[in-house]
Amino acid sequence: MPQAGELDHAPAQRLVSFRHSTKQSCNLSCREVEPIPKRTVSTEPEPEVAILVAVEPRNARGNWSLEDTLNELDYLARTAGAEVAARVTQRSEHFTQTYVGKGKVQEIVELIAETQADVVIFDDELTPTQQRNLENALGTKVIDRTALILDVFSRHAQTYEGKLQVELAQHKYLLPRLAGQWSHLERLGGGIGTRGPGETQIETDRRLVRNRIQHIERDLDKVRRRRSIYMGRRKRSTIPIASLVGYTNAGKSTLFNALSNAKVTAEDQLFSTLDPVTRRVRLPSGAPLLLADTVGFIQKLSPTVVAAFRATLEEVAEADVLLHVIDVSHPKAPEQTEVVETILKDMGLEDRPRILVANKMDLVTSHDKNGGSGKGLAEGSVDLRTRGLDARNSVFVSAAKRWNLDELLKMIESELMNIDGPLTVIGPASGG
Ligand SMILES: Nc1nc2c(ncn2[C@@H]2O[C@H](COP(=O)(O)OP(=O)(O)OP(=O)(O)O)[C@@H](O)[C@H]2O)c(=O)[nH]1
Ligand SMILES: [Mg+2]
Repeated sequence: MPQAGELDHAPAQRLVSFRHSTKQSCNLSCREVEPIPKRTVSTEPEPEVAILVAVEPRNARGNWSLEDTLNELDYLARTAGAEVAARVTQRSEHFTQTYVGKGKVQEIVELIAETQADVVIFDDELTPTQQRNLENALGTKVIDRTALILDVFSRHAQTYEGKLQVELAQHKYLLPRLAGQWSHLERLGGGIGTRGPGETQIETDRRLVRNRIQHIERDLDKVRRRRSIYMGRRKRSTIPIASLVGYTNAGKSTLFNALSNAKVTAEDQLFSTLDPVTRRVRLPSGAPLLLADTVGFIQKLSPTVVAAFRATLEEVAEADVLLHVIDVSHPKAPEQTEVVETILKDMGLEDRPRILVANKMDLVTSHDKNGGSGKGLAEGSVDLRTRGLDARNSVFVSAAKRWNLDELLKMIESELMNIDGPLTVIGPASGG
C-alpha cells in the first residue's frame, strides 16, 4: 500500500501508485492523492536522421550499380526507422583505415553539420578499426550494413528462437568491436590510472559478452532439439514439404497467405518475415502439402547474419521442392535471382527440385484475371529469359491478385511426382 509521501517519485512511479490507491477503497483518502497533470506525450520515437555512404570498387563485378545498392540500403534504413538526409558515394578501392578517402571523410563531416545527422550508415561491413576511426573522425554514431540488417531483424523477430538468433548475431558482431570503445582511456596520455582500468574494463566486457553468447547458444540448442524432434516427426509423416525462398520483399508471405489462407505479415518493407511458419495446403489431387514461409535473402548478407540464421535456413533444406519467388516487376530481378541462387548453392541446395515463381505479374501486364493461362501470361508480357532467368520450370503469378495459383499448385504436384521416396502426393489425404 503506497504512502502519501511515496507519491512524489518519478512520474511512472506516481502513476502506478495512483492507480493502485484508487483501486482500493483506501484508507488513504483519495483527496490526498495528487492528480497527475494531463500531458500529451508522443510514444513514437523521432526518426534518426541518417547519411548513407557506399563505395564502388573500380573492379566491381556483377550488375549491381552503386545506385541500386544505395537504393537498397536506403530501404533498409527506412525499414529500421531512419530518415535518409543524404547519400555519399565514392568510386575507388576501400580504404583500409576509414573505408572512404580523407576528402570524403571531410565531406561527410560537413554533411553531418548541415543535415544534423544522428548516424552515418556504411554499405559494407566495416572492420572494427574502420569503425573506430570513422567514429573518431565523424564524431557521430557509425553503423554498417550488417548492424543495420541485424537491427531490422531485431524489430521483426517474433518467436523466442528468432529473438535468440538475432541476439546471438548481435553479440558475435559486437565482440571484436568492444576494444575500440575503451581505447580512448589508453590515449588520454597513458600513465597511472589509465592503463589498468581500461584493460580491465575491456576484459570484463568481453567476458560478459562471451558469457551471454554461451548462455544464448545453450538456450538455442534446447529450442532446436525440440524443433528437430518436431521436424523428424514431420518428415516421417511423408507429407511433402515445399519451401518459399527468394529475395526479401519478393512476395513470399503474400503467396503463402494466398495459398494457405494464413495471415502472415506481408508488408512493403525488407525482412518482414524472420521466423519460419508452416501451413498445410491441398494440392489439386486433394493430397496435402506442407508449405513453409521463411526469411528472405539480400545481397551482401554477411557470414555473421547467415550463421545466425543457419537453423532457420536448415528448415529450407528439409524441403522436397523449393519455390523460388521472384519479383518480376523489380528492375534488378535477374540480379536478385542470382543472389538467391548463390546462397542456395552455398547451402548445398543447387540440385534441389525447384520452381521459379515469377510474382507480381499484375505490375508488368494488363492481363485480365479471367482470361489467359500462365503460359499466356508469360508470352504476353515478360519473358524471363530476356531478363536473364531460366524459363524452364517457371510459372507466372500474382500473389496479390491470386492469378494463376492453380497452375502453380499443379506444377508443384507434378514436380513432386518426379521425386523418388515415400511421399504422399497422389490421392486425397486421410484427414487434415
Ligand atoms: N502488386 C503486387 N504486389 C505484391 C504481390 N505480391 C506481394 N506484393 C507486395 O509486395 C510487398 C512484399 O510482400 P511480402 O509478401 O511481405 O514479401 P516477402 O517476400 O515475404 O518479404 P520478406 O518477408 O520481407 O522477405 C507487399 O507490399 C505485398 O503487398 C503481387 O503479386 N502484386
Ligand atoms: Mg515475408
